[in-house]
Amino acid sequence: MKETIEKILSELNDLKCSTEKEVEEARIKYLGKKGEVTALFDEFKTYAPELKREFGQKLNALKQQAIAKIEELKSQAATASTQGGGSAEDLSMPGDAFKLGSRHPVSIVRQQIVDIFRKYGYTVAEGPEIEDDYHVFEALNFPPNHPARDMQDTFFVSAGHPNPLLLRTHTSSVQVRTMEKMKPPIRVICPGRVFRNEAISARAHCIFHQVEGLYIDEGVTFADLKQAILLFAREMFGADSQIRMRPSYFPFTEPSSEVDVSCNICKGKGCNICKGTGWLEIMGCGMVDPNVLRASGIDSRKYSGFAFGMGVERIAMLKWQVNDLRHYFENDLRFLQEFETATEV
Ligand code: 2NM
Repeated sequence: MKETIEKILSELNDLKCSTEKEVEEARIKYLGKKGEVTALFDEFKTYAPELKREFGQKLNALKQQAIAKIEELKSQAATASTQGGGSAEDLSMPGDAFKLGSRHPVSIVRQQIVDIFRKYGYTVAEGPEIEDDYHVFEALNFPPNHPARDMQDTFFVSAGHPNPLLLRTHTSSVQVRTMEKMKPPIRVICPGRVFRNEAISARAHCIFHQVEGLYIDEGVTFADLKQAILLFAREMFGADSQIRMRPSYFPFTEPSSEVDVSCNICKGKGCNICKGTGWLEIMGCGMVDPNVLRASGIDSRKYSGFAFGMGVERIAMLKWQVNDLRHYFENDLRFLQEFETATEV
């Protein structure tokens, strides 16, 4: 009986009829008085109680399936005949909705960061991805022999040229271009792709996204920087977030600092995301070096400013506990579909 049920199920599955007459023939073949399904019910009646238990449900399911299939074919054939026997499609049915894609997690987080700073009066600035040495290094106070200028760290588009083109390694070059064009007060936020010649791993990639900010005016101090970053951290990671600053070094800022935010997973108690420290590193920042201001034509005796920079992928990893940077670049739909409901923009 088991094999017969399976055989009929698979036949039903493949069953196609183009006319109402064919449907009726199929109905008689399976469900008529001498039909195959009816015959199984007759056989079933002769079974012992334990066999009846085994086959009762299966047999009923088969019958329901056969009835449903015949009904479906009947209505298809009826529609086809009223449409002059053409196709079996009902052209008056509503179409299938397109499945919309969703925003990429990097895009969601970049927009969130930019929106937070826009609220505080920053405007967005963009600039070229292919740059020259001056805007990426020289104007930013990198000494001529700084290791970042090395072929190992920077992608050169035209090496050996007297003024070689290269792929920007940070979006600070956009801020240099802004300082060249604008007079203080300056408040800009620069989102964009950056490129570094790194071996690809869970923690590093040769392309990633940065958002950098710059604020220049008279009397801007490190206290202003701390407050700006605290406000940002509380909007991004929750109103009860704390920040801490560790001294650091960047060629373009002095003093410089690395910023940590209190771990929003364990609330600072220590967990495997923050490696037991209670803190997560989110960005670098500092007071813009007077050499940088001067290089772009800003009077460093009159004006001071702060700048900061963060990796968008890193912020997104912390927000969603993604443990491997490579997920962001592989476009595996199973990963991307995790963010369908995360479009908080
Ligand atoms: C960082 C950290 C610290 C930065 C500096 C500048 C500029 F152009 F004003 F000099 N833009 N961005 C900066 C400072 C970026 O990223 C980790």
